[in-house]
Amino acid sequence: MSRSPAVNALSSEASKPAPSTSVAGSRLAALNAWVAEVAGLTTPAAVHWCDGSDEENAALVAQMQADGTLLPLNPATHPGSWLHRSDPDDVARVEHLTFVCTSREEDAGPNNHWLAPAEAHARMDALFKGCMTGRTMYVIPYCMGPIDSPLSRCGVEITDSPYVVANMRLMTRMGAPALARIEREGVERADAFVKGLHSIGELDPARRFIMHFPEELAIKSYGSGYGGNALLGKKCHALRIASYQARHEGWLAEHMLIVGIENPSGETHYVAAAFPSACGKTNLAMLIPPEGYQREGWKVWTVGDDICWMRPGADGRLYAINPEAGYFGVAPGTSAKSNPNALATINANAIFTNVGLTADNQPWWEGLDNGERPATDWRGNPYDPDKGPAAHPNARFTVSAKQCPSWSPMAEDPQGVPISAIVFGGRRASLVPLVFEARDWTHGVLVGAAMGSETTAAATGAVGVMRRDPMAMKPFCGYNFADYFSHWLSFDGAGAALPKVFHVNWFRKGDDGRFLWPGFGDNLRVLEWMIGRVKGDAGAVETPIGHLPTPADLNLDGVALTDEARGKLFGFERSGWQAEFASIGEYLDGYGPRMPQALKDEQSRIAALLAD
Ligand code: O2Y
Ligand code: MN
Repeated sequence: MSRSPAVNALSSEASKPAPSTSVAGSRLAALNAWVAEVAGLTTPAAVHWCDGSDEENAALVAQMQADGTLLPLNPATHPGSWLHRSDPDDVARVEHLTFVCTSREEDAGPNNHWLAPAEAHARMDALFKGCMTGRTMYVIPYCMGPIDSPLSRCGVEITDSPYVVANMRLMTRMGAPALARIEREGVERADAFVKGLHSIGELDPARRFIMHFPEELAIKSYGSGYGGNALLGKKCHALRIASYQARHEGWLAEHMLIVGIENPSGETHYVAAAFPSACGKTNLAMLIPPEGYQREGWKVWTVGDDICWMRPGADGRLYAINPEAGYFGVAPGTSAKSNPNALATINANAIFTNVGLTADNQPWWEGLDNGERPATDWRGNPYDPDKGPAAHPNARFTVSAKQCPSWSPMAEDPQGVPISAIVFGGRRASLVPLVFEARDWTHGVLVGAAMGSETTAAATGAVGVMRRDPMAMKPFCGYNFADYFSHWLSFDGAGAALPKVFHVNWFRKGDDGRFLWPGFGDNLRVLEWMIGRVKGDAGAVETPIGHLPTPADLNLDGVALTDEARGKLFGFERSGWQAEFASIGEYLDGYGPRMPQALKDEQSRIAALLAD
């Protein structure tokens, strides 16, 4: 180390007193050694160990308000809430700059960008060298999942961004309790925490990389302060690193929401669902039952909206936790109609990133539909509709999950919730019916492996192009997809009592280009059918692609569907599926010889049925 930075010097920068409960260093030698090594490389002026306290947060927020990183929102309408404007060139995840650095390239697989670990470290360390000079380095101990859960895993993120600290405090269990767990576990195991190193650097897209080292349980991210690039607990740890860890330890780290459906008898079934971005995951996780269902006593409980860690319990069922403690949700399109629970969740104590502002400092975005008008756009310029939207299409809110009216207290259960059904889905204008059930686990894995979605303008710039995104994990699986499918198949062993697997498509269109299914709260009708299938009391017809309900098998009271809608939502189109299965076969072959034979056999079995 070239020099010793001041430890816990937050008070010298902030307008509020230093937090009294800060921890200066750890009792775990391995953690202290890594922090010292990073400080030696990045040469910060000060090191602050985060304890997660309210005092610490207040000091950081005051500091960020003073330097313009955070702007206060209207305290009457949005108490305790802030606006952050990111660099205009730093507004989204950057898949092309995201790498998985395993010793052997084939272990990262064709689904990842790869660099040899030594080269990746060398490149990143060159960027990190001296990058925190004059700045404070924050050490953030965090726990993904309930602090006392055996399913949870810890990490430590080192960053030079106080915005990241404030977001990690909402998105994870961060601070003193996490450090205590890391210290306790660190005495016994070398893998007690994932090491995440982050710097905003110069925010230069040409000097921006997000590198993962699954074999070392390490992450290095440089040059972005935005979302999943910078909040390393989320996509980097809880999906890319955790999926690798899960494979070796016999569990699953998935890009899934977790929702509890309580029927009028008070029985709750938990459903985990994977959808690619822009398919309404947060809306489904926070669904409001249709009026008739509400009258009957149906309730919906939100356990998680994005990530799900599952492992087999003693009874053979899969038990799931949401590793996150907050939501990093897309603001545009969120309204009292599309997601009233989300809107209620973000009324207070939220950080908004890249939204517009009304004249009286309320956050504003396209699709909010609350009667207000924007005065300022996400860049901070006077709003001019000719110059683009007021909010960036990827504008976000960060907020504690507990503020959601449908938040499930079971989200804190250390044992997790038992999963009755796994749902895969995508945005498919044609061919794919509203819902079907996989014949068995192997078929379910194929359904997940083959799933795809049509792109929306917000996501890619190209509209309506079908992209396969297995289990919605394409950007997030930390190892070779072929091995990932083998891992999924391996759960079907003796004593397993696995969930049923379904596929849904809320986005089927009619000949006039309009959606045929009302979606939103009415999706509960489909979830009710799934639970009926799990319990063995809902009907279906068998087809080569799986079990499909007839319209009579769903409760469609109060839903007006045309004949065309009934035909397309509940129909099976043999010739279209023949072409689809040929394409699925080609897709699986693209992963080469590591692709499990059982999955190829399943594809062939269904292709043969379709040919009959
Ligand atoms: O992580 C980001 O920076 C934005 S993308 C995102 C954010 C929250 C949840 N899911 C996603 C996603 O792309 O799946
Ligand atoms: Mn996501």
